[in-house]
Amino acid sequence: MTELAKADQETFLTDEQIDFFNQFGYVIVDFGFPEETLDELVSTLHPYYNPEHLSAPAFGARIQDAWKFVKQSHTLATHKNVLISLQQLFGRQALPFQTLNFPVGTQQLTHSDTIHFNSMPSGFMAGVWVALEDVDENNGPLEYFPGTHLLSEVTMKDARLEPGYQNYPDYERYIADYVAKLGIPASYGLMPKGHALIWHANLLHGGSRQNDHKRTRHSQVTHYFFEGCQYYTPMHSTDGHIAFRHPEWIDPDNWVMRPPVPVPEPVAEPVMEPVPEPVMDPVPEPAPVPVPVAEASTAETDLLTKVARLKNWLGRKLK
Ligand SMILES: O=C(O)CCC(=O)C(=O)O
Repeated sequence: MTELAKADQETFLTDEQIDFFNQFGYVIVDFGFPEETLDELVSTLHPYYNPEHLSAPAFGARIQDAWKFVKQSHTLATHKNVLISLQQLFGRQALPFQTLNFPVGTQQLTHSDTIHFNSMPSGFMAGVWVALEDVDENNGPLEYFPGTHLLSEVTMKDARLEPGYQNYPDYERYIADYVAKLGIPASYGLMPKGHALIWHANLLHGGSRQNDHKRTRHSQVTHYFFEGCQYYTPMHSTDGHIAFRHPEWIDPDNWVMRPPVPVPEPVAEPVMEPVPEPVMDPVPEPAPVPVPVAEASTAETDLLTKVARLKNWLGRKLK
């Protein structure tokens, strides 16, 4: 029997955890990931990170789709207990389709994933964020606003913006204002190594300030859709045109190593440069190029990754 078929028949989360998720839009879970899997993932990926992140922690250091070339990333994304839990929460088979790995706190501004990924019927999307090391208030924990998954989804039209990632900073400003008006206090994902936080697509969340710039905050987030839906990119969609997605699903039962796109020169060990002042937003322009692109092929995605790296590099040189 395949991992997906098994997930259909078993349970992992307790009723209390399911109720908590339904009420607050997230739940923190210990899926029992082996410690060596977490450590091997961190050490295998480390040479692929752009070393610039060591001196500018808020800079967009991240690796998309490490699952294609690092087995441990695939293991976390497709772990049986994760798939079972998502099936329990959403009542449909979970379909992993993307991983993102970060070496440090992202300080990402508040957003909900429904601006990047959505489904028809709506809301069949979730993120599972895994702490690959202990996360506390000083190395940039996740920040989220419990219960906001129950509010209406905010679209670009709601924010009176044209679709397109060039308007993403305006979307972030709109959401910051929206959150301030809601008056819901933020919660923080203070989590021990190995624990995971499942968030509902519509939960408002981001990365909080990284108080200690000498610290790493290794993490992996996997994005999941659910079976029996159509999938699209709201950021590129209008009422008259839906930017459908045809994701490459991450097959839990089959992993074939695929070489990564060209990467910066490997670096030996993290040598975290102290940053004199906390910098919340040190690279205003150009912003890191957002990942989701409707209908993008693997070749296009690879090209975009390279373009993003080039833009980021240029941004730093021009600073
Ligand atoms: O890892 C973080 O700091 C934030 C991640 C996040 O907001 C996201 O992946 O959507």
